Amino acid sequence: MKTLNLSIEGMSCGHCLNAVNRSLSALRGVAVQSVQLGRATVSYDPATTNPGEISAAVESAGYHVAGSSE
Ligand SMILES: [Cu+2]
Repeated sequence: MKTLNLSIEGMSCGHCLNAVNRSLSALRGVAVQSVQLGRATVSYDPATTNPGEISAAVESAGYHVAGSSE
């Protein structure tokens, strides 16, 4: 498993925390470590998914991924 830190714009409340958590948790090969306003950390299996797919899930939930680092 690898670790990915996401910097996320547009999160403002508990609803946003839940929405981001749900979008990440729904991905195969991803284990959510933490979600805070403006950032999330996940572990992922590089054989199953990748940072682009993980960022896309957050974007499709309505938030903007400003950056990511491993
Ligand atoms: Cu919100």
